[in-house]
Amino acid sequence: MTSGRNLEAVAEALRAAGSICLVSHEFPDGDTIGSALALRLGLERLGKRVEHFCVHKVPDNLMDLPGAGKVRPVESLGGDERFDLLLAVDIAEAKRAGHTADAEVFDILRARCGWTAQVDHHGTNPLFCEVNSVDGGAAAAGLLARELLGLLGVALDRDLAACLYTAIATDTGNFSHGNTSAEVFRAAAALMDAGLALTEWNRRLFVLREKPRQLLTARAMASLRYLCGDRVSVMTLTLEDFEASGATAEHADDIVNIGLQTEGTVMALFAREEETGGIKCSLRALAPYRVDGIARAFGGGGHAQASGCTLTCGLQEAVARVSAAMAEALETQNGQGAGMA
Ligand SMILES: [Mn+2]
Repeated sequence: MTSGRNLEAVAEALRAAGSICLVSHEFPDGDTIGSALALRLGLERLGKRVEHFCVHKVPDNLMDLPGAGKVRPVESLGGDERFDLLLAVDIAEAKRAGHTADAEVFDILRARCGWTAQVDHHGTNPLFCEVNSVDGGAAAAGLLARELLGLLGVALDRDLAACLYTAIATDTGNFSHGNTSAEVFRAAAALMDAGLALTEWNRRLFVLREKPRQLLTARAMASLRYLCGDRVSVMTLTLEDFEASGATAEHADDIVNIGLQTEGTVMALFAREEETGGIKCSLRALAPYRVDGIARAFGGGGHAQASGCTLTCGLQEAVARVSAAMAEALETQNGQGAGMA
């Protein structure tokens, strides 16, 4: 073992393996996919046979990464398909590999592999493999994947840089979150040296938005109004808005966050009509303000600063009821010492 992170042990396991089964976590993001694709490219270059599994489809905006089209569902496993080593990538606990109708994906794959290893950066990881390299201080699994490729003697090139950039940029929120350290920028610099097509991949990750999402957001923005001296914001969407935009519920998943983009606004409500007749309300707050109690009062739940509930009434009535609860909570929470955020 060369470090507390045990990366050399994983490198040794990879060197010894002729065939490797990579697995990404369910609801895959740029880190789990980008890291695994980089490892795939590097390991194939070393003459290994590599297959990459993920229980869910790779997001459309990652499909242009090299190897993204070769990611497989476990259902595609051949009857006699076996591997020397299973390598879990960016998987915080075994069950995050996902499950099929009747089994855990990790168990299905483990049964086909000689032994198991992992690279991950979640401090809560219970070390569920035989060889574990877990660094809770690493901003992205992509940083560990890059180091691992270095230990294996794989030189970076444009393709590897694209995959590793996707991983690192995803988990650092485009190099903006608190985990964006000098080490992250040093890794990014190495990717630039290797020929990273930065503007192209950045555009895919952080600029491009599907047309229905754009049109739906425009309608939500048109509905934006402020209450309580601008401390609460409200946006709404009707079923007609969804139809006119060609959008589905998933295209509305980031709209509520727009409600907190104004200085001085500390609570946001986004309410939308659902096909089932209910009104889905998404609530957000800036700490120390919280909205989980409000969501619970209407039969929902969630986290202190991000929660939701569904009301069975008209859209305007739902907005009136929830925003009134927000106005009241604002008073109470202020009274309890929650200062201006
Ligand atoms: Mn990650």
